[in-house]
Amino acid sequence: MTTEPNQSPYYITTPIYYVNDRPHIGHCYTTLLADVASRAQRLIGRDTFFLTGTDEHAEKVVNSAHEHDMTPMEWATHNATRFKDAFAQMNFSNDDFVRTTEDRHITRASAAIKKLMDQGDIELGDYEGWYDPSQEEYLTDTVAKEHDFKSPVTGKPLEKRVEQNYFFNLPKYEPWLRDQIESGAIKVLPEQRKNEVLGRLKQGLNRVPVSRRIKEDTPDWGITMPGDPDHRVYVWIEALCNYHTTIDTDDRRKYWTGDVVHLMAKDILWFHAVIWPAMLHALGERPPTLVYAHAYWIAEGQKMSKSLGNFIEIDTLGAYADTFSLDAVRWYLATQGPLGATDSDFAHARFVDVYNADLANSLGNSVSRVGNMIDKYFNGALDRTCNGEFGFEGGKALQLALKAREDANKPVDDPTRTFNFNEFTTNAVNRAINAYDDLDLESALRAGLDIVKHVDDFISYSAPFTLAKRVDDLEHADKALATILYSCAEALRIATLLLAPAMPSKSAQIWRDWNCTHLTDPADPNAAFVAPLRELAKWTGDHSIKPNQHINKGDTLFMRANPSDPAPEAAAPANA
Ligand code: ME8
Repeated sequence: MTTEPNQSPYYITTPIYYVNDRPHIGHCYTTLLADVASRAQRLIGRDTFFLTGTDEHAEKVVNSAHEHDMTPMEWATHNATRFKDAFAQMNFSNDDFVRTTEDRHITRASAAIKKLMDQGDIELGDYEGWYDPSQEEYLTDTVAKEHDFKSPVTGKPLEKRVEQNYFFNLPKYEPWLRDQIESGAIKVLPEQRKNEVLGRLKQGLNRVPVSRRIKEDTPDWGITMPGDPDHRVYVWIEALCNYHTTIDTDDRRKYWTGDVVHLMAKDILWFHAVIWPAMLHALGERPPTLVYAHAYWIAEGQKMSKSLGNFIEIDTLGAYADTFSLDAVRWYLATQGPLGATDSDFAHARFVDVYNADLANSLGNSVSRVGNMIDKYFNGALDRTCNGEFGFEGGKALQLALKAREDANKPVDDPTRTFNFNEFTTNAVNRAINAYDDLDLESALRAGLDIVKHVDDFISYSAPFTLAKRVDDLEHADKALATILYSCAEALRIATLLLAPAMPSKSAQIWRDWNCTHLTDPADPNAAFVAPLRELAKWTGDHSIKPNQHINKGDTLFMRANPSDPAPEAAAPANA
């Protein structure tokens, strides 16, 4: 399938994270997925905007600030900085980082709430309900009862709260929501989550409280309800507005016209798939095009929790990056994480298995073998290209390679196999582009690794090291060898393009070693690409390996890991 890739703008968001605590693997994971998706869309050639940030007006921020002897603003700034630092450490390429305490957010979020009030979508009313203070949300009676009046997420007791509140008239939008989600106008993925949302919509909707009344004993923290100084906007309602408020500027508004993708874990899907689209619709804005809710990371088989103290912290990820490289950590998280509907385990043994299988023994080994052979047999530069089907004037490369094997008494089982690298790599590129549309990052990245495996398979089959021994006595053996090695190198070049969204630094390292012209600044792995993916990935195209292009052996990309070595450990974080 070679449909032209979608060229509309691409806008992807992560949840904005609470600043009551420091970042952990869960926050890094969602943001990594958004990073990989953004890097991929930029590579495909789309005008892309990637937003992340922090959600600061929650009551729990006030409480934990108090425990740390800081004002809410000081504590929020302290933790927002930790998130920013963590995301820089992970080499995330976000285009902006929004904090909900910034004026640009407060002004625009207030304007949105005011508009909803003016047009009667938000009204004052009485409310009595079960409030989950740890999650800052009201639960329905049914859900509260089902969980024995404890938080379904943290297990802490729910509070019965009676308040006069402002409410958003969500029930009014039920038929519209159902139609949007059923028809796929708002795509909710994975499919299982979509069915859950539709199931819950069928049970009927309640009005959504959008404010809390300030009490004498509560610190004043939050955005004032327009026209009512006694109320603060309920944190969730203003937080959701960030997706729109941050790009509500002349140069960014275009990002709301193409694909608008909200990414999060399953815990907060309802807010993103139901409440937020209804608010947008009420405001006369388009809803998001894709709402994707992944599952959870757990640690060594156990749910991560504060009481167990088993969160995989950013510092632990940092320790893994020091030992195995940052790109290896990014690869493990992106390909082994809970992207679908089931939770994933961060277990050291599994990390080492995946690292060795995918990176040390596959990508790293393949790049090093091909580089070494080109160095050894051709002084680091090939004098020819290959059309991807192994023909050259005067003979057939693969047939000569098989003859050399036969002569060396190492014949292959099936001498009729054909390899068409041009076709194989083109298919892999198309598969990756299609997979990125549905945020199927694992399949997209696998498409890159499949090329590497195909090269490995081809090397075992064509045995260039056997052919190399015959360059003096077998006619055209030198040409056949160059053709074979060219094909391996060119295929690996294309593979690294597909792997680059997850492993930008390692890919850039290979391109530097091999003198490939993919980036506007070869020294900077985060530089822009010189052309869109389809052009870069063309077999013997403008950006392909050229005759006499120097292929340096380069340093080892991924040292093989010893499974019996202990897991890397981080020092305990300061100022917990
Ligand atoms: O909910 N596995 O913020 P939050 C995978 N401020 N992802 C995880 C995870 C885990 N174990 N734990 C957390 C909020 N996450 C609100 C959002 S948006 C307008 C407001 C990730 O700090 C995942 O993305 O509790 C989850 O949805 C998010 O962190 C919750 O972050």
